[in-house]
Amino acid sequence: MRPLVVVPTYNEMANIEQVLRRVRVAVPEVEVLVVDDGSPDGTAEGAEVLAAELGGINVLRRTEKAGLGAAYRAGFAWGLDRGFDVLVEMDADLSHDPAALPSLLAALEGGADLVIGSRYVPGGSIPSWPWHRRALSRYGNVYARFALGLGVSDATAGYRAYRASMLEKLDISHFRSTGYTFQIESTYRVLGAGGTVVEVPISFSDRVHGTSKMSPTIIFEALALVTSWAVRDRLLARRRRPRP
Ligand SMILES: Nc1nc2c(ncn2[C@@H]2O[C@H](COP(=O)(O)OP(=O)(O)OP(=O)(O)O)[C@@H](O)[C@H]2O)c(=O)[nH]1
Ligand SMILES: [Mg+2]
Repeated sequence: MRPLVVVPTYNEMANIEQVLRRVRVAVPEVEVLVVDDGSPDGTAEGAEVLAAELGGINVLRRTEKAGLGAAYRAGFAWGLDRGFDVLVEMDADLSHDPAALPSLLAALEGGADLVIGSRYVPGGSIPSWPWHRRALSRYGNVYARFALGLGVSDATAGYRAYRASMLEKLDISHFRSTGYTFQIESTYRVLGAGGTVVEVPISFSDRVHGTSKMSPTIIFEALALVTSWAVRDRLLARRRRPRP
């Protein structure tokens, strides 16, 4: 299989070198696409310098910060156009250990349509998160699972691998989410299309350098979209169904 690792960046100059070097070590032949939204700290330029040294690294420069979901849509479209058959999501802040890449890819080769690097299956962990980040992630997952009937433990995780044919089938250009809700939306759509989702345990490290882009707007988008899908697909659909 020919995988592409898509790494979205906004002001990740302090991390980009380490993440790209560690990806190269973990899977030496893998191709990488950095999707940068005009980072003022020069992340795109930094990535281009490393691309010249390491090879197999591409940089997609976008002009303004348009959200994680939009960055992934652009990155996946780039990869699908070029015939990659696996598309991987990985954060640039080293929360996602590149050393776990082979286990994600192996699970996809085993037949899954979506592999989630999960913090909430046996063996998964988040050793150093403060309680409020832990609670936000936990309750976000519980709500998404309850509202949408998702049978996965970590629907908000951002370390994943998708089978390209599944992404093509889903037509992600029509996805609604601009921010991190992209993770929940794609999980929901893969399951809705009858795809197989497999979770492999990962250890999620807290970012050491740079700043988080998590914001109240992002949390609000997740709540609003998940609730609207639940009402449309579960509550209203049930009412429309004819009584026996
Ligand atoms: N291209 C692009 N990348 C983004 C955008 N927002 C976030 N990112 C990247 O998406 C990844 C995840 O963002 P983080 O800020 O680490 O969010 P998080 O991991 O949910 O939160 P923390 O635990 O606080 O780090 C990082 O690589 C960011 O640089 C965006 O609008 N555009
Ligand atoms: Mg992060």
